[in-house]
Amino acid sequence: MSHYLDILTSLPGLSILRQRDGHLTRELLQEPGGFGLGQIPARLKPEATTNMVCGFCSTGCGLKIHLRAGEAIGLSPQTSYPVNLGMACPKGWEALTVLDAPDRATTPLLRNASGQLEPVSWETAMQQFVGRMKSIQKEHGPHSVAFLSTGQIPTEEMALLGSLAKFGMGMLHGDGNTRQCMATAAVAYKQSFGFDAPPYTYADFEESDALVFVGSNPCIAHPIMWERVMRNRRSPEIIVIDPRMTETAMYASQHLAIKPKSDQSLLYGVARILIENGWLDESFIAASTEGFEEFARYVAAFDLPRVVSDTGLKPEQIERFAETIHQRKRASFWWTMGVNQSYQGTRTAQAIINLALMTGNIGKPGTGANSITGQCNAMGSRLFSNTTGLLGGRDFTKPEHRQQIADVLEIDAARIPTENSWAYHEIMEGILKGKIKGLWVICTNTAHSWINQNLAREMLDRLDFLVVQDMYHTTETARLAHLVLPAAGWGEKEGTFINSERRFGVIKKVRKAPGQALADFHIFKLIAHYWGCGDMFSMWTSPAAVFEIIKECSRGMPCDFTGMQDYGWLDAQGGVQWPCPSELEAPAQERRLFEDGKFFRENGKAMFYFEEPRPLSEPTNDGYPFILLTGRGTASQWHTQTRTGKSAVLRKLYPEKPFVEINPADARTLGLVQNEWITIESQRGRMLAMALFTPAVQPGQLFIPMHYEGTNQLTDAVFDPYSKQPSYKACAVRVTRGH
Ligand SMILES: Nc1nc2c(c(=O)[nH]1)N[C@H]1C(S)=C(S)[C@@H](COP(=O)(O)OP(=O)(O)OC[C@H]3O[C@@H](n4cnc5c(=O)[nH]c(N)nc54)[C@H](O)[C@@H]3O)O[C@H]1N2
Ligand SMILES: Nc1nc2c(c(=O)[nH]1)N[C@H]1C(S)=C(S)[C@@H](COP(=O)(O)OP(=O)(O)OC[C@H]3O[C@@H](n4cnc5c(=O)[nH]c(N)nc54)[C@H](O)[C@@H]3O)O[C@H]1N2
Ligand code: SF4
Ligand SMILES: [Mo]
Repeated sequence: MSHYLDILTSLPGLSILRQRDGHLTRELLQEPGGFGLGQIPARLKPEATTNMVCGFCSTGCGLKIHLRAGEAIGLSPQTSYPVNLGMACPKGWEALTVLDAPDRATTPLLRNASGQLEPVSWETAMQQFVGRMKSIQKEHGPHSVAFLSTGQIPTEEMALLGSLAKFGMGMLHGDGNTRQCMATAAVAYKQSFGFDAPPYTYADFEESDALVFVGSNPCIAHPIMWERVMRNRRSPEIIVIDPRMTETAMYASQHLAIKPKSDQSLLYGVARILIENGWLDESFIAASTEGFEEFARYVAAFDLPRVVSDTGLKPEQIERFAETIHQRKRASFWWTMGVNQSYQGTRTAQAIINLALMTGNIGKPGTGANSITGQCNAMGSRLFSNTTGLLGGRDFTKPEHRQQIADVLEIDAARIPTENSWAYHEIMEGILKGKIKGLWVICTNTAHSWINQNLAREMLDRLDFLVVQDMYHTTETARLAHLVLPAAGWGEKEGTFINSERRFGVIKKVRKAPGQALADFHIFKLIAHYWGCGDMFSMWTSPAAVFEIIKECSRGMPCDFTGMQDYGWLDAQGGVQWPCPSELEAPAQERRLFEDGKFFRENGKAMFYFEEPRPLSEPTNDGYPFILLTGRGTASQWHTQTRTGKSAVLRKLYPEKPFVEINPADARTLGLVQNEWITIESQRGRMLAMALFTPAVQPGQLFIPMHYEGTNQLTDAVFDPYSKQPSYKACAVRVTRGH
């Protein structure tokens, strides 16, 4: 095995080995637990190692960082970490490479009189930031500046940003990319359970008898969670509900290729079958839930003919799905963006929750109504970004909540806004209406990832002052900025992330940030100082100090983690899940919520929510005959590709050119040639992509990954009324040959 240098991924069937000459080969790894490190040259041999969690997806894998002279020189998956058990996907393996990219932002950049971004000192950058934001506030009122935050910085940085912006700088409006992603799950849980609380632990992947994945493609988006499913020894039934034959659906025992956005009807139809057959957990329903009678009466209307016509499925597929839930002892329900990113996402997520509640599949091993998170710290942002909710999962509109936070932070409660912020789309529309004039964008790439880019660009163009704080100066959004603040990335700073199963994991500084780039934490501290509110943050001396503050902010809340010690302790435990109140002596490594059948609503019961499904937001017509689906393309591409696009290894693992998946029958009708450039157009915009024929998409549907800038030229800005999450996954388009 001495011919290779490193193993870049340890997924079965996708072991990619880097040879000494730099070439990549795909081989199956035979060596037990061997990563070939014995064969690597001395200059790459580590002198020491340290552990930290990955900074891409919410799986939160543990990585062992190989150090030489205190600097990271390589990494391998951590074999002892309870999340990934020695596995990592290609992004994790390449996490260090992307830090070295030539387009890292290394100095603040300010747009000069001739319209160019030019390097300036931090001093000038801070004076500009404070001077221009304050003068906008003076002219247009304190709420005319807003911020957009993220699910990809440590919890400590999020808490500092949200507190600085709202309590220090007087902003009312601040939201984040978690709106594009998790808002639906958060609202669904909050209403149904009384708190935003994904109940599961990853052991449930292995302990379930029937796993139902709704609008979720873990083979691509959460490969190591999928590895956990593959370790399941109970011969589980795997049911995948997705219009596409995804990589995950290919492994399923039942693939329900429903019409886009017909999930709600399907899930109500299944609820009806369960009720009519008495396949219920009546004692759980009586003891732990509310609203079942009304729900049962409502779903009676979802008879087979209706559900067949809504979903396009065969009656026996629907019946078998219901039977499986009944027959298997432990059914678990998992959902991701196929549900959340919808104009009726909240009620669809709750239709999933209802199935788990009525069959008592919650609070026990291998069960649950389980939303899978997206970004490495989306869970952190749901609790501590101070955007939709006040720190610790609290409510801005409740005086007692404001007082609790004021006491912990030792600030005047009057500094805390008494109203909720506008949601992301309301902030964007606020720009069009002339109400938002200054925008501060931190760790998200709005000018690529936001829905309906034609309109989004017009909005961003109207700003008097756009500040972008990013690792790279070349992102679509940074290129539009008046001021770019260079940020350190994962591996160059410290803090904690909270993964999908509520587990806190630690990240560490194992590299120096390039040039004058600073950790977001230090940028926020600098801004506080120049703004003149530095005193308010005198306790916030370091991420470790902020960890103590946010612990206090969690006291008495369902997420209480006052019993957690410091970063070293978290490390030694292999990460720890919330809740972890101070009374808890030794937290077990895998814990799930609701084991006692008590929920977080006032009466302790979970609530059945339901509503009449709505028609497709943009139905097809003769002019736009295809439904466009969007989502993740490969395990090696991350979002807008600012990071993963910088690794030569990752670039080899996905098609070079943007592509659109089209069913061969449609391709034939249109007379297309495989791999030719075609134009995809919606009412809002157009993009070019290579035609890729595949039966994985149904006739009449197309799929384009979100990783290409063009994709959101096409999407339609419609939103779920409760979560205000954009409906990225279905809009009407047409296809033409050529450019
Ligand atoms: N490699 C990689 N991994 C990632 C990410 C990445 O960019 N790259 N991003 C991370 C983030 S932030 C997130 S949020 C997650 C997303 O993880 P996923 O949600 O699993 O990924 P998506 O591909 O966005 O969407 C999942 C599926 O929803 C299906 N779908 C579309 N419309 C419908 C519908 O109406 N009903 C149903 N049932 N299904 C539908 C799509 O066909 C798609 O296969 O991935 C995380 N992991
Ligand atoms: N059509 C379509 N659009 C979608 C989706 C879809 O399925 N379809 N999915 C949506 C979803 S679920 C999501 S989560 C969003 C993601 O959308 P974005 O958040 O816009 O995507 P990223 O590329 O992850 O952007 C993160 C930015 O932060 C920078 N960055 C990374 N680390 C740091 C750091 O530590 N500090 C700072 N300051 N910057 C850093 C990166 O360089 C990058 O520019 O996209 C959404 N858009
Ligand atoms: S699965 Fe997610 S957390 Fe694990 S290595 Fe891959 S990107 Fe990182
Ligand atoms: Mo996401």
